[in-house]
Amino acid sequence: MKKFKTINLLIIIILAISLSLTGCKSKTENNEVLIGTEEQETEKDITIEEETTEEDSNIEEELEEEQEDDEKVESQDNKAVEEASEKSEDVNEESKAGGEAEDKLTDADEHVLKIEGNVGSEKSLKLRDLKAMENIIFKGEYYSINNFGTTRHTNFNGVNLWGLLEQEAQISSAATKVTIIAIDGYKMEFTIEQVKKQDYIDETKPEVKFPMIIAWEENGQEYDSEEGHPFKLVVGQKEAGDVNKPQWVSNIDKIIVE
Ligand SMILES: Nc1nc2c(c(=O)[nH]1)N[C@H]1C(S)=C(S)[C@@H](COP(=O)(O)O)O[C@H]1N2
Ligand SMILES: [Mo]
Repeated sequence: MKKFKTINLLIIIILAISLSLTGCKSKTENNEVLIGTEEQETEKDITIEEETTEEDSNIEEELEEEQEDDEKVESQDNKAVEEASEKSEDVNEESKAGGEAEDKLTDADEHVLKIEGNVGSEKSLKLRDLKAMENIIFKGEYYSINNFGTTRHTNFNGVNLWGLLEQEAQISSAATKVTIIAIDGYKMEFTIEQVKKQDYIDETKPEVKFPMIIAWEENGQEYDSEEGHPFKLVVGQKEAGDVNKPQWVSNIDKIIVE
């Protein structure tokens, strides 16, 4: 009888142990499933972030295509990437907040366009100075082709660059080249002949001719001074097929004459 009781007890203990083990195991499995899901989500996040970083660091042409296609309907993939980059912009904006408050002290009219070098009169021109140069103001619809082959017509309002250099800065007759430098370091170099030329073309409209201009207004909207110097160099095409858009220098800081 005692032996039977012991066996019973043993069986009960074994049952109890195996029951609790089974319980543990299923709990562990549940945990593993949960952890698995979390890990998968984290992995997904990382994948999206990596894709975004790749997108971000892609060559400028892709960025410019995105910008140029921004009116187009976006695919869901693009939306995910955009959302992610919007988040990083938010972070940037937060960290820049202090600097931006200072930037606001330098309002629209405080950005200056400098003309330096081989000129009779070096200049620091404000937007309102350019707007006052009525006899050299030029408005026109320029045609552009970028490295991608994307074409576009854009309306500009600005001042004739050759007029500016001759009339305002009294450019030296010995000058041979003009370099346009943007605040981000982007620059374009032109010969005096290229700057003097007043008959750049729009390959789609044989009847119109264009000078090189420094524009402050694009498609009826002035550049936002808080986004940088509100001056852009714009030039037409030398001939049909000319990829002229890379020559358009945004946010000009200075013009150097040599
Ligand atoms: N300041 C500045 N201007 C610039 C560039 C640049 O990187 N910085 N890129 C150029 C190139 S390669 C092209 S195609 C056009 C793109 O103009 P968008 O940004 O208006 O499309 O700007 C040009 N002007
Ligand atoms: Mo470009």
